Amino acid sequence: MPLQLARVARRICSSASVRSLSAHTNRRLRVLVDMDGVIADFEGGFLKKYRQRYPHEPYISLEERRGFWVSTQYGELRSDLCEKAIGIWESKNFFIELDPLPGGVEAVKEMSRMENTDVFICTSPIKHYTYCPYEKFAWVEKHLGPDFLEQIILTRDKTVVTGDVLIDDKPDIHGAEPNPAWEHVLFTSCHNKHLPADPAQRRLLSWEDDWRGLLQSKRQRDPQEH
Ligand code: DGP
Ligand code: MG
Repeated sequence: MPLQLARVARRICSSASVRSLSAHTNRRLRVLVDMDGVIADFEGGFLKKYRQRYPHEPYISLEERRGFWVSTQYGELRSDLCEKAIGIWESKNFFIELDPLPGGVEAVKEMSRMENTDVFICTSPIKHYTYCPYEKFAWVEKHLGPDFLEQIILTRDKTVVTGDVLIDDKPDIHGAEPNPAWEHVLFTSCHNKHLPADPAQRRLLSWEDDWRGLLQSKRQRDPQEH
């Protein structure tokens, strides 16, 4: 092998071994936690404000909710209700006033204190951006504290984010990356609880469910690394 080529090969090998060493010694579990429908009560907040604004219009109770898109189901109920529904979450103070879902804030705080664990809030803002992105940051600061402002990922495409696990209530998460790094664990919500069990997809039924065991199982898949 010519001398120059041998030097290049040595350099590549040594940087690869440094990378693999650091992967084995520094590997931390990265947990991506969705916001709406997982730690913030989007569905409950929507229904409350919709009924306040339109007390004489038909509505869909949380028991009757089916399908991820609220506006689609309202549009099926009566076509003009689709726009009325959208107007609710496009309004000022909709996102900041969402109540936390039971146990979510406590769980996120607890997992962020766990050793070798990084937690990010991974949430898709609506395209009507006047209030939503600002209010999502404000909600995190209000409920999780100012330090958590470092941990926010706002993206319309979660497939391009790397992580070990994504806890999310949306049943189908697609985007530019066909093979996302994370395992999608479906968080049960009024709109997805009737879906047939999928053996290929794990669920968290609520924050009372065994999320600690879920994280532990992710660490154990590669025990040397966490
Ligand atoms: P995420 O929870 O990160 O997957 O964000 C989804 C967002 O979409 C969340 O703010 C709820 C919102 N959403 C729910 N139903 C509809 C709908 O019918 N239309 C639109 N544009 N957004 C919806
Ligand atoms: Mg969600």
